[in-house]
Amino acid sequence: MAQGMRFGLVCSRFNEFITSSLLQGAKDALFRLGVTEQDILEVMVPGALEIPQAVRALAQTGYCDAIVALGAVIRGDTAHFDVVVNQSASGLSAVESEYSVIVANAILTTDTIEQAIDRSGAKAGNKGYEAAMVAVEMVDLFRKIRAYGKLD
Ligand code: INI
Repeated sequence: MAQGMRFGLVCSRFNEFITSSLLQGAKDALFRLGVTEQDILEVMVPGALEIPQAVRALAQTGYCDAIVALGAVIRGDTAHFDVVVNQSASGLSAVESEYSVIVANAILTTDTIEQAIDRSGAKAGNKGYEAAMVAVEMVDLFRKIRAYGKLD
């Protein structure tokens, strides 16, 4: 289904024990759907606040059909939790609308480390995997919509 699609994966190192699982989950999903390693551009950034900057830079290249953002913001870790959460989410939306590129958001925002563990492959699935699946579905959908347009 996803052969020939190209993806950017932007992953933050902050809380790396969580984000590395999200990144692996995203890659597992893409490989499962037929994406090859050569069609995945992997970029690491320090923290969730830097994710939108790297997503923007990738979008500017025009290389990717979709970009998956992977990070973990845990309330217990930071007094500026709300700043990191809000700025990373609004930064992603801004890039998405400015460049018309699909951006799937797998930046976890949790109150506790346990919740983050659950969402990165334990009890509550792997949000990286899920976001990559969503990205593929949206690329496929947009291709179909564009194809309808050509029929008019
Ligand atoms: N970055 C995260 O990705 N997760 C966090 O939980 C976090 N906390 O706790 O502060 C965090 N902070 C760093 C931030 O993303 C930036 O890297 C930093 O502020 C420099 O711009």
